[in-house]
Amino acid sequence: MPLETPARIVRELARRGYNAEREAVTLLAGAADPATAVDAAVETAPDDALRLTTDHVRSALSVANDEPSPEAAAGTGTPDATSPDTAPPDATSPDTAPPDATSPDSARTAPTSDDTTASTPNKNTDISTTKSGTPPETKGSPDSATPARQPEPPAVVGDITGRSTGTGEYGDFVSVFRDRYEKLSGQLRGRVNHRPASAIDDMPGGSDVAMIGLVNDIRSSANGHWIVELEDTTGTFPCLVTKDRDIADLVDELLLDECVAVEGTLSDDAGIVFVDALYFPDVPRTYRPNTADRHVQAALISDVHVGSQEFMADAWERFADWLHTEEAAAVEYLLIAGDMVEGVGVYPDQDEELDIVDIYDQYERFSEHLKAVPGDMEIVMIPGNHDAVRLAEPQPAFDEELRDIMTAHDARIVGNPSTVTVEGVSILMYHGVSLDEVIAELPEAKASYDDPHRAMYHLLKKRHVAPKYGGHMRLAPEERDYLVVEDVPDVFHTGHVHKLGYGKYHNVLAVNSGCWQAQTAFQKSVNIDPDAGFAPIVDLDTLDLTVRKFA
Ligand code: D5M
Ligand code: FE
Ligand code: ZN
Repeated sequence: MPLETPARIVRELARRGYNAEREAVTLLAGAADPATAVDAAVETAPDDALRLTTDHVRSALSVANDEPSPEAAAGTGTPDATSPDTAPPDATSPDTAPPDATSPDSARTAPTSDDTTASTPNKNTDISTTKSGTPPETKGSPDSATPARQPEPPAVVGDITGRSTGTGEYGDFVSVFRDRYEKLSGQLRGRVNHRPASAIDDMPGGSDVAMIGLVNDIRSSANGHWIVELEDTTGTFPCLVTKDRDIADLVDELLLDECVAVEGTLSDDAGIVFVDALYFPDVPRTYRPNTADRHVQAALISDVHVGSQEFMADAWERFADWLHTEEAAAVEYLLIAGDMVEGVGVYPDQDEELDIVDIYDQYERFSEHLKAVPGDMEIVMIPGNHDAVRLAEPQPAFDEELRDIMTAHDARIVGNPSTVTVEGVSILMYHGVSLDEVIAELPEAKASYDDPHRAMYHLLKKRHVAPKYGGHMRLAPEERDYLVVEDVPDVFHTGHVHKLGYGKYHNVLAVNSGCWQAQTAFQKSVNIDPDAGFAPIVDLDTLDLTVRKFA
């Protein structure tokens, strides 16, 4: 096979079991004879290497050119490659045309010299055998003029992994709802002068009153008004929202078990609160998101569904190829919000559409596809409802057995949901099963599959990624409610509904990232037309978003 393009080189390396750093691929593509260079590089790399580094390639090329390189000759694979001119002067390949972008003027800076050939050698030739959570240290050469551009290891909070204590008993449900109430009432407390339900019980009719509670029941009265029953740690109290008030428009967006505050007046018989104002925990309108202090981008994807007959391998390859191009040089992070594989036995009759029937084989194949992604990108992944972890949320990260299958990339493997901070920007990653609930319960104008980001806005407003217990979403009762959105994220990233949508809610960028699976028989039967083969790319320095299409 001729190996004149980075894309072909990446595939050939993946076939031989290697993931490769971007610059390593660029060097190979620019070699006089790329095929021989690939052979030499693979030869030079230590036997247990998973990732082909720039240093491996440099030493292979210098050996091929008969340049003195004692370290390479010794086969250690850690040469001190201080000479940038071992790199070919023009290593970018003109025939890797970028795929269509729906926004062709996507922001990216002109490549700086260290983007291509003259970059500081990355001396980190350690093989990535570290476990997720502790990515290998990257050390810049002390005598180098320019520091190597490297993504930072992401910081993660709110991850259940390793902290699950729930046994599914009654007491756990009490704990998790108590914690939800504590956290969300804390967010509302400054806005209303609330009283506990038990104290309201003792107040005289006509009193001004405020209460914070979880929505326990919503019913309409004989006259078409709404009775919203709120529950706090002391009891429940009914609250009446009359149909002619503006706030009546908010009742149709309430979900059971979410936390709200009301203000109003007690009825003459002191049996019900007439509601004047309704508050959600919400994101402040004035929220100022954090941004990166350099031009760097993250690709936000989800729902790869490897193992399904509908998995779009060609689109994925085009995406992975594009990541190796100059145009994608700033894309240093890849965030994957669940459903890596199609799984087994997720939905009725799913087996009829499986391409790979064994779940572990599905992850093996997924891992192969991940090898085509540049080895120097930081990858973060959370599980979804098709993945091989418990279905109930919060979902812990993949176990050791699955991690072992996916070691090639040393991805950061965390639970669903998790908040990941990269380059100072916090990104709340949540697979999105509750979006089905929000879309089913709220009126079409407020949440629909065509505008999944608007459904996400409601989760931000409720400051909870999956308010309603029961229904689609299964809740694992834990001591704490990991599904509360405690801190406002700068970016909210979900998937699951297989529709692309994005927008800003009180300055928070919400992105639902589409999928890599063509329409399934079920989706056809219910008229779901998935947005497949798109990669939303976020500028972490501006939070602007560009969507690239690979299908
Ligand atoms: O689900 C993708 C989307 O399609 C999500 O909105 C649920 C819906 N879906 C897909 N298959 C089914 C079946 N069989 N029943 C109900 N809803 C379904 P994902 O879980 O990511 O495949
Ligand atoms: Fe999915
Ligand atoms: Zn899903």
